[in-house]
Amino acid sequence: MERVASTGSVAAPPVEDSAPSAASEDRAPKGGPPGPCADGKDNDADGLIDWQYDLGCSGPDDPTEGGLATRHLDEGWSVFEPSADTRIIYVSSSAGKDTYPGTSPKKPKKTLAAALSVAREGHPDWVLLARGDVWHESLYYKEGRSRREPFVIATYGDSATRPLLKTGAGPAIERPGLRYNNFAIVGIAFYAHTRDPDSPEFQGPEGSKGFNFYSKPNKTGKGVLIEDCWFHFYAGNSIQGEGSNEDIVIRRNVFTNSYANGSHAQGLHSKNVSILLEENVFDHNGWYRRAGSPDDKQAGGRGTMYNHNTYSVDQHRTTFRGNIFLRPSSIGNKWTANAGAGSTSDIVIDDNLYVDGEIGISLGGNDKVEPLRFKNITISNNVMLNIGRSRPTNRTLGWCIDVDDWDGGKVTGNLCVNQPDPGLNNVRALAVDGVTRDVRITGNVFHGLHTSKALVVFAGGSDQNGIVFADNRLQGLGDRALLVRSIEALEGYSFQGNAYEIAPGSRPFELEGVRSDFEGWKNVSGETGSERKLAFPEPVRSIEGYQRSIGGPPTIAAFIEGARAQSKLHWRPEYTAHTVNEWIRAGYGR
Ligand SMILES: [Ca+2]
Ligand SMILES: [Ca+2]
Ligand SMILES: [Ca+2]
Repeated sequence: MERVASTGSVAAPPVEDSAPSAASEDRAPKGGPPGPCADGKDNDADGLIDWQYDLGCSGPDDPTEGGLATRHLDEGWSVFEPSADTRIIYVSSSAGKDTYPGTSPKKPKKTLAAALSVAREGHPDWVLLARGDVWHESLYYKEGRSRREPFVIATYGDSATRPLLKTGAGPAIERPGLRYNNFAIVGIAFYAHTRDPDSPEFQGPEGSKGFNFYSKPNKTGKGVLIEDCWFHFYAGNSIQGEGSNEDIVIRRNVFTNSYANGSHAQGLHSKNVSILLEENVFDHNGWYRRAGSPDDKQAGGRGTMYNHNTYSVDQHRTTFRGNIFLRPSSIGNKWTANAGAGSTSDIVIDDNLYVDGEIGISLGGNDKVEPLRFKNITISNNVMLNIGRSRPTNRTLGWCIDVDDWDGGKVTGNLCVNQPDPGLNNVRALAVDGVTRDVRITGNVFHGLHTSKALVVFAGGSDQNGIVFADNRLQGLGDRALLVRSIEALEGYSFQGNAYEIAPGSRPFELEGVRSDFEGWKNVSGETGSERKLAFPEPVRSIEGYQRSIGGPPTIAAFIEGARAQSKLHWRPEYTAHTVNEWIRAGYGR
């Protein structure tokens, strides 16, 4: 790791600010002496002191100021250490002047443009924005030296409020160029304020994507980190390229209220990229108002089936973990693979939380010409609740997981539960379709879903082989709904150890158009499981109940408000997907 003495003028450390500020004392850990990130000392001798200035501190309670290399995770946040030649530029809209050198927090630059003009391309320079300040500028970035010596745009100061960039119709982040490498943007709030119909500053829906990273053929996008930022009211965000796009990390950001006027907008669109998407919050992306509502005059952005919280095309080696996906226009995570067999591959979608929208996870959208388009896919330990609730497109569907044209994978340990609205008739937990082989569907719970269709739909027939459906728990509500429907014969399937809770006297299985009770199902499917009442510790667990368990207002709206307020300096573990999911899972004995 880089451990550099703070000598010389290049790093311009704020040593003169060595007295602890009132804010650092206020934010000291309760009940003991202040820890290293709030003790007024430069514990790691890098010339930067405490959480206000040292990017080794994630906050005043962080127990370490240094000791980890750049890009390592500490308390879940990326740390940065200056290199020997790092130049640090401070910028404050409230206290700065562009005639200042910017190399000390006492004499910061005023505008982002001036600050960035003195940071150097190809160097591990840092531009630090004063927290609590507001700019009306888009942000440029430069490229750093390497993944471990990136160009860094981050924050400093006594305020715990992210610096706010009100970019109007302009982008959040821009850079003319055909590649994007080795930079980190951390802790900035970006707001397309003139696109927000609920703001007095609203002008109209004209606008830009928040970011649109792009690599040309033979160019690269790599070593990129976007962390703890907030992207609000943009016309989507995008990462793509015909070149090589690897090592893109999107962690602990908040993406809200993307919408477009007459075109498409996603919370995050990506194509031909390898991404780690971790512990972000996506809420209400792809739409501003529900389709068919009477007043669409002020702005566009009606809900549409083409807009989603994330939209991933021809993706590879990508992991979505621990994210919260709320209220998309249509799908929480839409995936397509448009370049033939295996054109999306090695995907892990693990331990995310999905609430509302029309569909949770769909791997199988678009082109049906090519078989086996999705290779080596894992969907595990996700929790889906209230899918379909807001009816953004004015349809009445709520689907959890779609498996279509897969070549190997598993769907395991997921919960699709608690769809209490009897007005949604087209509800299902799982569909397996297309030319699909070698998929294990195990240990999932499908429970408490009002539907008049089937909880699980198999296309069946000769296109599907090596499908194992085992140890799942299914419950039907009412006697109209089917638990399992297979359109064609189930030759390529095996059924083991599932448990079905069945309304008395109903025939909730259908194979090739013929309905049956459990005895009939066992005969045609070879099922080794059982029909029984499902015994769960607490079989109805909801977001409302979760809110109650943490002492908050028992509403989905209050949960959404809490999730959207997440930031590094206001981090609440109770609004992480993993914590919520553990509580929901416990109700179902998982
Ligand atoms: Ca310290
Ligand atoms: Ca230090
Ligand atoms: Ca630390």
